[in-house]
Amino acid sequence: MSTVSDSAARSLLDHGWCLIEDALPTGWIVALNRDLAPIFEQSLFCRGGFYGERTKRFGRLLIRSAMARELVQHPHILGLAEDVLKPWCDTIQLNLTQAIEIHPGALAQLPHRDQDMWQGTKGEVEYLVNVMWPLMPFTEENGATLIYPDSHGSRALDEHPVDDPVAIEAEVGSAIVFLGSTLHGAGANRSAVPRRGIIVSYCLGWLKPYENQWLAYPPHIAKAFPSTLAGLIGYRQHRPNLGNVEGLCPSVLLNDGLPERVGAEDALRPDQARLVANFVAQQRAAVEPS
Ligand SMILES: O=C(O)CCC(=O)C(=O)O
Ligand SMILES: [Fe+2]
Repeated sequence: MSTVSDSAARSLLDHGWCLIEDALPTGWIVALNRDLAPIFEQSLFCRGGFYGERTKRFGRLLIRSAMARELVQHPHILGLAEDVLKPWCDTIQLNLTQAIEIHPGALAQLPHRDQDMWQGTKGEVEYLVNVMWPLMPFTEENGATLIYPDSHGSRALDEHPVDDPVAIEAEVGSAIVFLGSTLHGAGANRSAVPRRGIIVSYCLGWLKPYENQWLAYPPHIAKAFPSTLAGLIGYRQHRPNLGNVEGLCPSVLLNDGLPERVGAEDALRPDQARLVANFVAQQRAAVEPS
């Protein structure tokens, strides 16, 4: 792991968030923003108080711009997400890609923890790592993401109010990273221009992702993705055997397709494979003549 992600990981785990400056070149993000401009233009305002009536959002960024692949597979960020999430899963997965444009006059978003989309135990497990990529400088005035430092982990169980939020002012090329257990929300936009950013989030590989990745990128589209990216969006089994198709890895759908005659095949973690092998061997030994 690089020094950057080392110190970032510490800060992320200690305070629930971190800012990685110069994670990508400014010009690269400017070009991505240019790619997405017509889609922002076409998109309708959201409905509902959480998404925000003065906010536009669209997903499926991997088919909106070829550049999104790099964003989603940013090595430092992926390493960081794996460091945080791997204690609770075999492999991580892409949870969401979403472009967000908050227009002037937008109210602040309800402070929330993204982990609350899942009804599992809270306070012990980290479910999610969130990355906000500003497509333009984020300022307190234009609605920079508001983060409540130190509100993460077991503090998600506290009933008492946490400290005041901090508006994370950030330059283009920076990545604002925070945990699924960290209280946060979009700020109000009191400026004269829309605030644009992209959320890319990663979650435990055995969860139902927020954006349905298999429908966002069905096999005929995912076929064109490199296998690591296809794996990240769910075209791989989470051992043991989770997410299979006919007992096989779903990646078969991207290659030769399902064979005419199928036989299911175990995909177990090494500890489980050993357990199963021992159990099978013991029974064989019992029935076979010595
Ligand atoms: O746009 C932002 O700054 C944060 C958005 C957010 O947290 C969400 O929509 O869940
Ligand atoms: Fe959020």
